[in-house]
This record gives sequence, C-alpha cells and structure tokens, in this order.
Amino acid sequence: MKLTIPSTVGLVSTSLLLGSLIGNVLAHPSPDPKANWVRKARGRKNFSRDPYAHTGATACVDSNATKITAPYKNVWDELDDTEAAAVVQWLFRQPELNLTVSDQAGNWDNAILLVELMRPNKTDVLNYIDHKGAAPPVYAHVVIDHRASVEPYYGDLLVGPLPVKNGTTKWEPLEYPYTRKTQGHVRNLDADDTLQQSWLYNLSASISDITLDLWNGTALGLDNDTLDIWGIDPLWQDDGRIVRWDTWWNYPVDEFDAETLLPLGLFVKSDVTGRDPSKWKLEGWLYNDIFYETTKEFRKAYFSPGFIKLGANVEGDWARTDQQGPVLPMDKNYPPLAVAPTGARYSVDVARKYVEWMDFSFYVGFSRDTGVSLYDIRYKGQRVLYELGLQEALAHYAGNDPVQSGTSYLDSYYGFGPYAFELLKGYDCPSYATYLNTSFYISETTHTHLNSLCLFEFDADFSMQRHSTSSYVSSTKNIYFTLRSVSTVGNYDYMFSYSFYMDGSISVEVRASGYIQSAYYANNGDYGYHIHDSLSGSMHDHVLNFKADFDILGLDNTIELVNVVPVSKSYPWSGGKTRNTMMLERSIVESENDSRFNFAANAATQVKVINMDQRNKYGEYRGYRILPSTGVSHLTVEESSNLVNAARWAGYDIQVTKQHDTEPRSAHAYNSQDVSNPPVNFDEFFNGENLTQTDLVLWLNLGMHHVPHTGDLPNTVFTTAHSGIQFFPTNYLLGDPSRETVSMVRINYDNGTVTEVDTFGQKDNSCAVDFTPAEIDLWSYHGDVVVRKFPYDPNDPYYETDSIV
Ligand SMILES: *[C@@H]1O[C@H](CO)[C@@H](O)[C@H](O)[C@H]1NC(C)=O
Ligand SMILES: *[C@@H]1O[C@H](CO)[C@@H](O)[C@H](O)[C@H]1NC(C)=O
Ligand SMILES: *[C@@H]1O[C@H](CO)[C@@H](O)[C@H](O)[C@H]1NC(C)=O
Ligand SMILES: *[C@@H]1O[C@H](CO)[C@@H](O)[C@H](O)[C@H]1NC(C)=O
Ligand SMILES: *[C@@H]1O[C@H](CO)[C@@H](O)[C@H](O)[C@H]1NC(C)=O
Ligand SMILES: *[C@@H]1O[C@H](CO)[C@@H](O)[C@H](O)[C@H]1NC(C)=O
Ligand SMILES: *[C@@H]1O[C@H](CO)[C@@H](O)[C@H](O)[C@H]1NC(C)=O
Ligand SMILES: *[C@@H]1O[C@H](CO)[C@@H](O)[C@H](O)[C@H]1NC(C)=O
Ligand SMILES: *[C@@H]1O[C@H](CO)[C@@H](O)[C@H](O)[C@H]1NC(C)=O
Ligand SMILES: *[C@@H]1O[C@H](CO)[C@@H](O)[C@H](O)[C@H]1NC(C)=O
Ligand SMILES: *[C@@H]1O[C@H](CO)[C@@H](O)[C@H](O)[C@H]1NC(C)=O
Ligand SMILES: *[C@@H]1O[C@H](CO)[C@@H](O)[C@H](O)[C@H]1NC(C)=O
Ligand SMILES: [Cu+2]
Repeated sequence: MKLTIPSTVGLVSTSLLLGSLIGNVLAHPSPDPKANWVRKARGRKNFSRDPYAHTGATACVDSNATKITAPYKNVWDELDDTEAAAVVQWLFRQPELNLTVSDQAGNWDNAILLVELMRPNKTDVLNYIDHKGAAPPVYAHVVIDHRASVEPYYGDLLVGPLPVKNGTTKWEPLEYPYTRKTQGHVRNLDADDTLQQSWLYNLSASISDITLDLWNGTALGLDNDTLDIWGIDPLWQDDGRIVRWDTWWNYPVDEFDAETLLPLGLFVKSDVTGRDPSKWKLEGWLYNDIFYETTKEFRKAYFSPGFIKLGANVEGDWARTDQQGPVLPMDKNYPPLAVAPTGARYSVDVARKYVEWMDFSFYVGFSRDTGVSLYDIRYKGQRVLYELGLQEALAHYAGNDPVQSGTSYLDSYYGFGPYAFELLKGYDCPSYATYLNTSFYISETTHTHLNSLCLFEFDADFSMQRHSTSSYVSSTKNIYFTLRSVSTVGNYDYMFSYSFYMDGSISVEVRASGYIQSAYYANNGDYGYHIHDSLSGSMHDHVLNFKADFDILGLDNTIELVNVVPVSKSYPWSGGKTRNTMMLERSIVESENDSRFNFAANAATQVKVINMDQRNKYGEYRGYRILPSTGVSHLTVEESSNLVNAARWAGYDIQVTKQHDTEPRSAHAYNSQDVSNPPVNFDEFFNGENLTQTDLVLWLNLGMHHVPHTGDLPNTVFTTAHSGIQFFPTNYLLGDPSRETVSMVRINYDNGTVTEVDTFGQKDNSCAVDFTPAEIDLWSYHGDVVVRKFPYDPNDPYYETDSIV
C-alpha cells in the first residue's frame, strides 16, 4: 500500500491457450529473473501421485466438495467475462465519455478504471429470495478516470440494465450510495502521478551530490537507481493546497521486498496544487529534525563544518525472510498435518459461489474495493446475516517526521480484490481445502486470481466440550469450517477468515503479516521502538471496518445491552443489612443518537442483536451476541488531521444504523482524494433514527495498536498481529446445538475397566493416509490469468500478476 502506481512483476505473457498453459509453466520458463532465482534455490521434487499403490490400501483423501445447485442465483458475484466485455464495448460507443483505451491513455485522456457488478439493493434482493419475486435487474458499476480536463475526477457510473442492449442500456451518474451528491464525481489527486514522480526525481537530482555522499546512491528514475523516493498518503489537502511530503528509501539489493524497512531520514515538502508543474513549489527540507526552507539553505548547512550526518538503513539478512540460523532440534522432520479421510464434508456450487456446511449456508461475493463478502448466511435454514464483509482498512501512522505523521492508508483505494493473490496450498490453507477463483477488472482485461479463496474444515486443537466423572468421560471434537482469503496490499498481507462452528457461532478474524512500514530512527523515541541500526518500528493503528447486516428471525431487530454491575442491595432475607454484590442491568439502544459505542471495560456489557417479537418459551428474546474474541480496537487519533471526514467509521468499536439501500458501504475507494468532503462521510449515517425493531446494520471495527518491535523483523507474524470477533446464538435455541454432532464420544468405566464406548455412529474410517497433499505440488502455483476485454479476446488468456511494489 505504499505506492500509488502499481508496477508489474512476475510477468508471464504468452499466446498459448489457457488449457495447455496450466500445469505446463515449467515447460515455458519465466523470463522473470525473480522466478529463476527461486528456481535455482530449490530443486523440484518428484511426486508419486499414489504412494500407497503398492500397499493395496485405499487412500483416504478425496478433496472434492460435493457439487450442489444453489437455491437461487448469486446476485452478488462478479460479472462474467462476456458481460464485462459487452459493457466495455458499449462504453466505448458512448461519445460523451470520450474514452481512450487504457494502454494508450496519457495523463490527459479519459479511461475506464473499473467495470464490475453493482451490488443490488437489499430491498430488491429480499423480494427475490424471500418473496419469490423476480431477480433484481443487473447493473454494472463503472468508474471512469476523467483526466481530459483541468479538474480531473473519478466518475462513478451506473450502467444497465444488463445484458447490454442498444437502446435500453443507459448510463447515469451513481449517487444514491454516497452521502455526497456530486454527480458521482470525486476529484482525482493522482491524475498526474507520472509527472509528480518526475517532479520528485528532479528534486532528488537537485541534491544528488548529497544523496551520493550520504547513501552512495541516486533516485533519478534511471535503471541504476539504488534509492527510491515516495511519501505520504493521503496528500495534505489544507486550505485548498495539495502538499506532499516525501522521503528517500534504499532499494533492497536482492529480490526481498524489504524497501519499507530502509528509510533514510531526509524529507522534502512540495506544493503540487493543480495540473501545471511549472506552478509546483519546493517548500523545504527536513533532516535530523531541522527544517530548511530552501534547497540553498539546506545545501549551505550540509556543506558546513560540523553538519551531523546520520547512518543509513541497508538491507541485510535481518530484512530477509528465508530460513536462517541453526536448524532447531528435529525441525527437519515433517510437521504434523491434518487430513480429511473421507473427503470434504461440505457442498459447493462453484459457478454460483454457494456453500453449505452442516447447518450453515452462504453465498460468496467479491469486489475490487473490499475483496470477499458473505451474503445470506443461514443457520438451520434461518437467515442470521444478510451481509458480512470488509468495508475499509485504515493504517494510521504517527511520528516526529512528516512522512510517518502524514500516512493514513485507506487501503480500498488500492483495493483488496486486485491483490487477493493465489493462496499457497498447505501453507495458507490446508492442502485438502477447496479452492475457488476470483476475478477483478483492470485496463480492459479481467484478471483471475486462481485459487484465491479457500474453504476447509479443521479440527481445532482443543475439544469443544468435555466432562469427567467417577464413572464416565465425555468429549466433543471442535470441528469448524472456514472461508479464507489473503490480500497483499503493498507491504502488508491481510488474512481474512470467516469461520462457522458446531455451536452455531460465526467468527471473523483478521491477521496481518508482511513487511512493516518503518520510520527513520532520529528523535523518534515517542513514536516507536528502536528496532535496528537507524530504524524505528513506526507506531500505527490498524482499524478494519466490517459490515454485519444481521437479520435475526426476520428484519425487525433491536440491540440489547446487558450490563453486569456492582450493587449494594438489601433483600427480604438479608436481615436489614446491605449486601455488596452484582446484578444484571438490561437496556436497549433506542436510536442512532446513542448507537456509536465501545465494548465496555472489564467486558461488563453483553451486546446482543435480538428480535423482540421472538421470545423463546422461557420468555427470553432470541438473538446473537457480539463478542470480541482476540482484541479489537478503534482509532486512537481523534479528529485526524490526515483524514478529516474520510474515515469517520474508525472512532468506535461498534456503530449501529438503520439499514438503507442508500447506505450500502461505510466508505468509498476514493475518500482519500477529498478528505474534507469525501463521497461517503460515515457521520451522516447517524441522523437520530429509531433503532427499535427495525432492520439494523452493525458496523464493527477489528484492529490493533501496532507498535512494531524487533520481533516484527523481517516480517510481522500472523500469530500476534490479529483481531477477531465472534457472533454466537444467545437464548436463540433451547440448548447447545453442538450436541447434534456425532464427532463425540462417551466412555463409561468401572473399577478400572471400560464398560462402554459410544461414538454415536461416527464412522470409523480405516484407510491409508495419502501423504501427497502435504507434499502438494508447489510448482503448480500460477499467479493471475488475464483475459482481454477490448478487443475481447476470450481465447487468448495469459499470465500476469501485478503487485503494488
Ligand atoms: C519420478 O518417479 C517416477 C516413479 O518412481 C519415475 O518413473 C520417474 O522417472 C521419476 N522422474 C524423475 C524426473 O525423477
Ligand atoms: C475431483 O475433481 C478433480 C478436478 O475437477 C477431478 O479430476 C477428479 O476426478 C475429482 N475426483 C473425484 C473423486 O471426483
Ligand atoms: C476528449 O479527450 C481528448 C483527449 O483524449 C481531449 O483532447 C478532447 O478535448 C476531449 N474532448 C472533449 C469534447 O472533451
Ligand atoms: C437502490 O435503491 C435506491 C434508493 O431507493 C434507488 O435510488 C436506486 O435506484 C436503487 N438501485 C437500483 C439499482 O435499483
Ligand atoms: C449495438 O450497435 C453497435 C453499432 O452501433 C453494434 O456494433 C453492436 O453489435 C450492437 N450491439 C448489440 C448488443 O446489439
Ligand atoms: C524534470 O526535469 C526535466 C529536465 O529538466 C524537465 O524536462 C521536466 O519537466 C521536469 N519535470 C517536472 C515535473 O518538473
Ligand atoms: C557505491 O555504489 C556503486 C554503484 O552502485 C558501487 O559500485 C560502489 O561499490 C559503492 N560504494 C560504496 C562505498 O559502497
Ligand atoms: C547510471 O546510469 C546513467 C545513465 O545511463 C549514467 O550516466 C550513470 O553514470 C550511472 N550511474 C552509476 C552509479 O552507475
Ligand atoms: C479457476 O480458473 C481456472 C482457469 O480458468 C480453471 O481451470 C479452474 O477450473 C477454475 N477453478 C474453479 C474452481 O472454478
Ligand atoms: C435524536 O436527537 C435529535 C437531536 O437531539 C432529536 O431531535 C431526535 O428526536 C432524537 N431521536 C430519537 C429517536 O431520540
Ligand atoms: C422508537 O420506536 C418505538 C416503537 O415504535 C417506540 O416505543 C419508542 O418510543 C421509540 N423511541 C424513540 C427514542 O423515539
Ligand atoms: C475391583 O476389581 C478388582 C479386581 O480387578 C477386585 O478385586 C475388586 O473387588 C473390585 N472392586 C469392586 C468395588 O468391585
Ligand atoms: Cu502494522
């Protein structure tokens, strides 16, 4: 997430047909030196597909999920190739859009940035799925990069209905999902990104004697540059000016993506307002906490006696992720691994991205901005959530230097979809998992991330129930089901896991790994730990907003808060004395005036989504409770100078609104482009509406206050960088539904002897475990597949994987 211009790496472009290309990558060696480097380092293993052939035993593993047909079509999925191609061709026929093909578009041409499914309104979908009405009409969401003007802007369009028909298909500015009504226009601060890059190289050139003296390198935009220059995101947008702060970074000397660990400590400020570079202004230099207003002043100081030159951050093994150090005892032996001896115990409609596991079912949607979302999540046939998915992810930094202080990435600008890379079998997900593809649109092509979603069951490392007595012991396995994806947005890798449990609960977990964005260590002790030679682990808050549109036994729901409170109270039986004790205090969240709050200290408040018209037979409201499971946090910074109104969702743990088709998402990919007046200002969702027994949406923040320490080098680890939340049925059923599973046992014993073993009909499978999946063919990793849309060329796909760095 650190650069605005995606660069192309790992390019494999051939004109072979896809069918013959897949599984055949070895026969067509990649021209990418990176791939060759990896290939040299590791020999190919020889796989024997059926290692048990000689034993006569049947291998256990059959990884295929049962094929089913979803009850209705997936109205949240991606557009298919032909639909997207038809929309692109239609757009090029609209003269008023004045489009240029992306590959040929310069800074002053209009181009198509995005063509994807417009998520239909909930109202229309419910008419289809709950009331057997017609499927909602299909529309495309299109984003045009309008650069052929002095005021460049991103234009959101609604195009449809689809399929495209001359005469009936129309475009209109997309406005209804946004709080700001400006014809779907958002100003574009990046229209001149290549010129701004040139501007930065020119600034760097003006002091190249200094960069050579300090770091033996230059950042001039030449192939032999050993330095890079980039800076804040979003740009400062004060007083009508657009101001950048940038800094120099050492390039890694090899393939490792360690640049964000190599800041060099010199900062430059420039005013880049407007599209005419001759009006851009250098506004000063900062080195070792001293600000110089002009280059002349900086140069004079630099070449004066006594000028203090600080050290550089240079790549070394400390920044490389390969194995290093002595091998740990027995570590070369293959570690334990799970197998699915009778194959998948879930069913998938691959075409419709619909999944059933035990008593749960859901549909999967995928979008450019936010990646994977789940829809119509049902438990025991009843919808629990209409929608569950990421809205936006913020990484808000701070520091004594202007680049860290000015950095507040809103990652949907880059998109979670384009960077949801192919998962690594046996590492990101168990080898026996089911993998699904996802796709996203870019530059008149559709990129497919092969195997970028995984579905699997897993046996947790603890049982979910047990009890011992003097005559029996009982225990139940904790088998759960997970949908996972990983998006690598620049330096960081976000892992998203949605899990379902036998007790009826659902969890969302986010983990982070990859390279931290670090800071230069000079006078920075209040903003991070000193973690390497001249390096600070720059403090930052991660806040990830999720939408959880609950529908508990219908649309009409209420938030109930149940507090545990200390009290002093006398009772008829307390002999006139007061007893210090505690009790429950129940209340409901009545309106949007008091629906933005945090989880209480000491976990004193249970937050529940209930249906007050649905009491169980004991009179208690049926509902689902919301519980942070592995630490959640909201943004520490108040009234952020960087973000102003662009991330108003970040300030609380929980926020509840009444559902509106006009408020589908808490953020917009281009909120960073106009932070004072962004397309979606989440504050405006709160207008005092009554929240009792109505359709509610919960906006939940996962996150962590990340203060990187030496253990974040070379990479942050998923084990500690995580945040999670659980939803679990509370007075929803009359007992614990996990009693239904047969993955349990009761053993009776008497006087040292077992008298009965009851496994409740669970099959006792005996078969030879096929070890092949553990040694899954790592050479079958492909990267993305691309299909050109304009001209539409469906039979000539090629491999190309774009990452931000
Ligand atoms: C791989 O193993 C098979 C079966 O053992 C053998 O026939 C084949 O020659 C081996 N291939 C290589 C490249 O070693
Ligand atoms: C599983 O799916 C693969 C790929 O579609 C297919 O080749 C294989 O025959 C299937 N296996 C079974 C047991 O159905
Ligand atoms: C259309 O775009 C081109 C650049 O691609 C520009 O020169 C021209 O002025 C634009 N036409 C209109 C009518 O805006
Ligand atoms: C969705 O609902 C909004 C608000 O009612 C409406 O303006 C809009 O046209 C609807 N969108 C579609 C695609 O029907
Ligand atoms: C629409 O009209 C254009 C020419 O004006 C033609 O090329 C195209 O095939 C037509 N598309 C459809 C779907 O009829
Ligand atoms: C950078 O310098 C070159 C050479 O002097 C000049 O042509 C170019 O316009 C400059 N770029 C900017 C954005 O000022
Ligand atoms: C400076 O960089 C050049 C080329 O990048 C390299 O050949 C030289 O060894 C470097 N000098 C030092 C002192 O590191
Ligand atoms: C880098 O390349 C440029 C242009 O090819 C050349 O003038 C310069 O000397 C090179 N610098 C180094 C350090 O090799
Ligand atoms: C993923 O895409 C590849 C290439 O188009 C195709 O062969 C494969 O069947 C797809 N997988 C699924 C699960 O749809
Ligand atoms: C919310 O607050 C506003 C302003 O104080 C008030 O007018 C409105 O009645 C309140 N709404 C509810 C449902 O209490
Ligand atoms: C909200 O609506 C409920 C039911 O209509 C009503 O009893 C309650 O007084 C309302 N609350 C507020 C704050 O207006
Ligand atoms: C328990 O079993 C032992 C022999 O295994 C026997 O001697 C003893 O009497 C038994 N005790 C009871 C209470 O049945
Ligand atoms: Cu972090």
